[in-house]
Amino acid sequence: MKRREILKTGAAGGAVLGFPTILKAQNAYRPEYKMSTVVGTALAWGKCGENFGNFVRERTNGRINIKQYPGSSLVQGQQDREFAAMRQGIIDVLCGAPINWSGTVRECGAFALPFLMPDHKAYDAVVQSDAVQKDFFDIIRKSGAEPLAVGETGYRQLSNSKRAIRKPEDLKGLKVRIVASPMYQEIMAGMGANPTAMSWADAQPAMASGAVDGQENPMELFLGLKVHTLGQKFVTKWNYSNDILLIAIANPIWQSWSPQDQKIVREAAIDATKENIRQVRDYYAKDVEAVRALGVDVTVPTPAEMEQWQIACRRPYARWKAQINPGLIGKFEEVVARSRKA
Ligand code: X2X
Repeated sequence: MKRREILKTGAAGGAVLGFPTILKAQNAYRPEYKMSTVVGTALAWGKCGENFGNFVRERTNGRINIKQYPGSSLVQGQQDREFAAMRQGIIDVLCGAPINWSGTVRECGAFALPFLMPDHKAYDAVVQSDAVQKDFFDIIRKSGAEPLAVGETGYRQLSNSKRAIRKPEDLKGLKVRIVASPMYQEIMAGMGANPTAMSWADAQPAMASGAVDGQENPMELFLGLKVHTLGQKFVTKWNYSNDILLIAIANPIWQSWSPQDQKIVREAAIDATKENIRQVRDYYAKDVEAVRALGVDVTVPTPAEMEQWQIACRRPYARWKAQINPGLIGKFEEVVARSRKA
C-alpha cells in the first residue's frame, strides 16, 4: 500500500513538474520573427510581406510580431541562401520566389520552367490545383517549412542596353544577368546569350557599369526600381517564366504557435497574397505603355514570334522537367492543358 502510494505521488509529482514545462514551451513566443524578402515595399512582392506582417500583428493583438528584412539582408543579399538559412534558424518567415530556393529544394525550380504557364488562366489553374496545394506543399513541409499561401512574382521579361530582341538569334553574344539557377543558365546559353548568375543586389551595379548588357525580371520591378536608369533601353515582353510568391513559416516556429494563431496566420497570408496578385496584374495590364512612357523600346512578340521562343526553350524545358520532378511537372502540364479547354 505504502509503496503504491509513493509511486502514485511520484507519478503525480512528475506530472505537476512536467506541466508548467509543457505550458512554457507552447507559450514561448518570441518577441520578433524574422522575414526575408529579396525586394522592398516599393514592389508588390515586398508589399505582400509588409501586409502579411501587419495583418498578423493586428489580428493576433501583437502576439506575433513579424519583422521584414528586405534586400535579403539576413543572408547578406545572397537570395539563393534563403531556404538553407531558414533551416538553420536564421530566417523564420519566407516570402519569396521559389526559384531562389531551387538549389536547396529542386522542386522549387518547377514554376520557372519556360512557358509552363503561358497566361494567367494557366497560372491560376496550376496554383489552385492539388498538384500545388497538396503535392508541392508537402514537399515544402518535408523540406522544413509550413507553406501558407501563394501569390505571384510576375511574368519575367527580357531587358537590355544594346538592341531590340525579337527572336532567339537576337540574343547572340548578349551578356545577361540571371538569378542563380542552372536552368536559366541553360535557357540563355541555348539561345546564344552569355549568361552570368548573380544576386539582385549585384545585378544593379553590373547593369550600371555595363558589366552585363541585360537581365530578365517582371516589368513591375523594371518600373518600380527604375531599371531604365541603369541603361536598359529595350524590353521584350515574352512572358517566358512566372514564379510564384510563397509565404512559408519555418517548421519549429509554426509548431510553437497555438492552433488558433496558426489559423489567423494562414488567413493573413491568404489575404496578403490575394492583394499581391491584384497588384501584380494591375501592373501587368498597363506595363507596356508605362515602360514605353519612360522612352524604353518595348517589343511585344507576335504569336508566330512567340512560337519561335517556345521552340528555342523546348530542350532545356525537357531536361529540367526530368531533373526537377517529372511526376509533379506532368501534373502541372495536365492542369494547364485542362485550363486551355475550359
Ligand atoms: O533577383 C531577381 O531577379 C528577383 C528579384 O526577381 C528574384 O529574386 C527572383
